[in-house]
Amino acid sequence: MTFAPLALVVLVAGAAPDVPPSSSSSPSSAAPSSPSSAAPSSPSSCAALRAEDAWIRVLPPGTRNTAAFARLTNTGPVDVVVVGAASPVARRAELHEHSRAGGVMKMRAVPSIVVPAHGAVTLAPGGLHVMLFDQTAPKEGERRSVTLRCADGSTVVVDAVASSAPPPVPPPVPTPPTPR
Ligand SMILES: [Cu+2]
Repeated sequence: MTFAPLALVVLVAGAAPDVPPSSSSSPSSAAPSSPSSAAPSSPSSCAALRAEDAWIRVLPPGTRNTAAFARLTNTGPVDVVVVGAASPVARRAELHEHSRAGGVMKMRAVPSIVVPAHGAVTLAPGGLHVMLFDQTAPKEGERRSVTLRCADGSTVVVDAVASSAPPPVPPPVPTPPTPR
């Protein structure tokens, strides 16, 4: 008996995850962005995110920082983890949350915001928000983009309106008439 076959098996198993780069037998190029096949193997893709009622708070010129808010809905079957943000409105953006500590509202950066599968998270004053540093003071009614970056590196661009007040809360969706 010899140990060679065992060693060979271990070697092959260890090399198995690596795709040989020179194997060009298949002409089908692996397209990473095929819109028809939403890959469930890619967790935390921004593709499943929908943003509604996005707005950027208008603060007077001279105010260095402001914030953006939105309601984020995850239409997919896996949690979406938002890990960063950016906007032309600001030199720098961070994910923040407000919390009350000893009767004082404080805010701090959070590493991520998790939008649960088939769930939603609302970014709103007093809670989670996208902090915008060194803002360019957009005017009331102007639309600016806010880009969210997800854990897999994908991004989604959110169209936000500059406003000094939150958008009015839409009335609850009426229950559709029962078909007879
Ligand atoms: Cu903040």
